[in-house]
Amino acid sequence: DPAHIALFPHQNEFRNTLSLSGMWQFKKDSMEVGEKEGWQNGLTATRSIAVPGSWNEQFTDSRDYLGMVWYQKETYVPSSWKGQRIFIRLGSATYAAKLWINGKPVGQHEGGNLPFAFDISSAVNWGAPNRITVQLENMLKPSRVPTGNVPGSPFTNYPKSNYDFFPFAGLHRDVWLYSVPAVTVIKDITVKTTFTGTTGSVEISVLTEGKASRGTILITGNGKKYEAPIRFTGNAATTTLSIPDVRLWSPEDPYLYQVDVNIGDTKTTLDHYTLETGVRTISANDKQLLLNGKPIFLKGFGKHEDFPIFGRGTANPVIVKDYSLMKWVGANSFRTSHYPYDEEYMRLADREGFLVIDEIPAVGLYFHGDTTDLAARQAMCKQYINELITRDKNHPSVIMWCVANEPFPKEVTLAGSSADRSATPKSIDLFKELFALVKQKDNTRLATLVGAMGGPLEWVGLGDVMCINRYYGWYSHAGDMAGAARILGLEADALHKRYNKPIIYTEFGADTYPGMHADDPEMFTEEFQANFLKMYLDFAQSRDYITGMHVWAFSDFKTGQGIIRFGGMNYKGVFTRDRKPKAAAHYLRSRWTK
Ligand code: BDP
Repeated sequence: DPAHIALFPHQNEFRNTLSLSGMWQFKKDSMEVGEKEGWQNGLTATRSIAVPGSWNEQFTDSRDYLGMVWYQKETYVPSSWKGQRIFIRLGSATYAAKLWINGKPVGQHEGGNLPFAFDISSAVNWGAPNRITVQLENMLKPSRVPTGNVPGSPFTNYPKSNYDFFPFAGLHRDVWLYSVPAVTVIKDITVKTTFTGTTGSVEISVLTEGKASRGTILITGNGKKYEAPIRFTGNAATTTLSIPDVRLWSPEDPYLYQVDVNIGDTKTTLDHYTLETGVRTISANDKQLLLNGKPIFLKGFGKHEDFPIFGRGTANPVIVKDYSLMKWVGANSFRTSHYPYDEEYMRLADREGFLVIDEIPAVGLYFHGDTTDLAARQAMCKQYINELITRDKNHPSVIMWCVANEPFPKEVTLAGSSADRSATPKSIDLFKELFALVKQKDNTRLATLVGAMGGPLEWVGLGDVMCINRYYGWYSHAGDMAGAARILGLEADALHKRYNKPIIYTEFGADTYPGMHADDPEMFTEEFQANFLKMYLDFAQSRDYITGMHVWAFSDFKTGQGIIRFGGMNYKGVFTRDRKPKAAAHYLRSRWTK
């Protein structure tokens, strides 16, 4: 039930948490015999592995291994949790996971980068250790999202992912045990904000399980308190609070109000949950993105969750450092390319005032070939949209949902040339379905799809804002910046004229080997990268319908092996993989902090 992931585990007077991050026991199962042999009843001959973390860079013998593995950890459940409902929550298990508690199956989940939780109340031992077992694999398949092992794919890298970033695998985020009240519990909270004049309006909807009849909403902030009672009809209640002289949320002043939800019966409070919200609106006209009704220009990056040895595993110091560096260069925005990021990333975006394009893991989608695979990918995209919006809907930082990055019709090559640039009617219908689902889940934000160079413009035109990735001067017009600038202008003017919607360049960049230099800028040198970014940013200034520029990429990142990825790396970062600035970072800082 995806509703279980709506509220992040929380420690307060009604709820408890216990982090299971740390060392786990690990064992490969390349023959896939584990389940038959009963490994869920206890692993033998294990080695230690860190959670969170990808397994690929922790060991010397497992970089390209994406097959079946097992994780195990033992823990007591605190006796003070007796009588409560107990859940296990995995922040991200890439890709397909199956769980047992004390040898009892408790659930399974497909899809990385998003959390899932299972009620394990009936499987827990009291006053004794509990064995937690996770079976996991990340096999690349055409039926999965992101896709891999696709027949006829333009990608030639190994492992055979349909995208360039390394398909890291493992328990990538924190694992939590948590407890909530056994009978009457807050299941979900949805906060929607707007304002008129100087008065803010915060609509709060609460969903419960059990028998709450009433409750209170308390908003605290800017030295004031606002309180409203709520009454439940069945398990739902909604109320709207007014905040006079509201302090709006924005990158300049990312002010957060605290929202306390209490529910109970006529006599007592039975559950309590606290979250933060920022009062703001987001919209678009034909040329611009509007935050709180005023035009805003996005300056920032496409990123990855990627760091040496951690792989795609959460590394909290890196999250803090990335925000610090993004502020240092004067950025105000980023895209969670090409999958949802750790929840700590999202909370910090709220606090630091970043505008986020929040993307599902739909990269490398295509529409030819096996129709059963196509249907499976579409179902997976819908699952991701459901899970992502359930997880992230209360973050003021999230301004836009992105349903795909660079889907391609069969003929598009990596250089952006295409024999057939048209989108099939079927593919348009499938994307329309995804957009409709996004709007049904959340009508307060914008929706987009990121189009590849050479890809069908009909797909891009479906978004509220048109997001495009362009590499003129790199994959085409290599080194020829004047030629690149010409085609960039011609193409953008035609695209805007055709759909009359604002454009964001969600990617543009050049591979740059740190320390490589040239007097007259030449590909792969630091001077070329700075010059390349300058051309694109100058161009953006010359068009009033361009409403954001995201450099590809924030930092260098690990890729699979292939001839266009020297040393198994994408070097388009303006920072190195370990976050040292290249000349381009200094250039952006000089331009964006003015
Ligand atoms: C685009 C992809 C991105 C790649 C980038 C590149 O969206 O994931 O890393 O180009 O080639 O195709 O550097």
